[in-house]
Amino acid sequence: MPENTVPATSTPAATSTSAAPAAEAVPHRSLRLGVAGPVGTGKSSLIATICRSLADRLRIGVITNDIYTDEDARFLRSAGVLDPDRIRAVETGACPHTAIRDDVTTNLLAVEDLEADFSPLDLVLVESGGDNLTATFSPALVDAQIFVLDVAGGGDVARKGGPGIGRADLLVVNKIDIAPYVEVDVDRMVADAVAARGGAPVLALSKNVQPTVAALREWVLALMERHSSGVHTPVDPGPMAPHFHADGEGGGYVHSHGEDETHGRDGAHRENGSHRKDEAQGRDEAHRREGARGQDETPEGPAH
Ligand SMILES: Nc1nc2c(ncn2[C@@H]2O[C@H](COP(=O)(O)OP(=O)(O)OP(=O)(O)O)[C@@H](O)[C@H]2O)c(=O)[nH]1
Ligand SMILES: [Mg+2]
Repeated sequence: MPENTVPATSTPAATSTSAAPAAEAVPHRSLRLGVAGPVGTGKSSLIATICRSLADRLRIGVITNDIYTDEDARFLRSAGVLDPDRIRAVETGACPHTAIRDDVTTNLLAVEDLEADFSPLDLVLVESGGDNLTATFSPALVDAQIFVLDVAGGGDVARKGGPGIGRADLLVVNKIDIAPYVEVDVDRMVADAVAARGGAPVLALSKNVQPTVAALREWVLALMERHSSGVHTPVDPGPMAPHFHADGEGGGYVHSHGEDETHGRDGAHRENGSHRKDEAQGRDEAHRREGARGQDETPEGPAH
């Protein structure tokens, strides 16, 4: 993965026409930071918070991913935290895992276009479509990733595990300001999260609690520093957990992603060579027999 060789806090490049054409031809490589997590945990709000708190230090761009809309991009533009042109939407048209994990082409092109149009950018934030607990970014798309839980999802969510909770670069326990109203013990939830992550960083956050916003800002700046000095190594949290796909007949199957298979934009899996669908087929049949439906299934089809 190319390294960002320009200090995160460097001043913008001169716009003089005397600048060397060869240097201008290659857009500056930003730090690419993914933000994933279940639906509604505050991913867009966290991105708005980063933009707001680091606008004085970093040149930032944002890519959002929604299944059918550009809702998140419109929310961020209306928040007024960034030049609206620096916020672009990718409509995944299918399971949101696809565009951030299996076939990252559309997102990669969106990031590179943004970098080319606003060069130099220091940081590009990529928001995943809302998910259950399974989605992780491919390290081919992002250099680091934040996984966002919130207290409203329940104090025990961190104990449920998954690749994002276990191995994202940072786990955020969000909306701590409302913890008393949903009867969650934040200290306990954070301790559970730290245990689930083997001591890796966990940040209790609320956009309304300034010291926690300052801590998020410091974490991003420290990451930028590690990235620009070449000591940050992108880590793959690992493949997503098995998840459920509905079919048009009211059934479906539980499915695991192998190394060699992807989802198509229509939600269908494209599988090459040996794969794990056969293994899943047994569970599929069990699902059909029991009439079981995934907890995240919608009438239109699977919503991960
Ligand atoms: N009280 C409180 N509410 C928050 C906080 N962060 C986000 N919210 C609210 O949570 C709701 C969802 O926030 P979003 O940022 O849209 O969540 P999201 O994860 O981007 O949602 P999807 O993209 O739909 O998955 C909104 O009503 C936010 O105002 C927080 O720190 N405290
Ligand atoms: Mg969002």
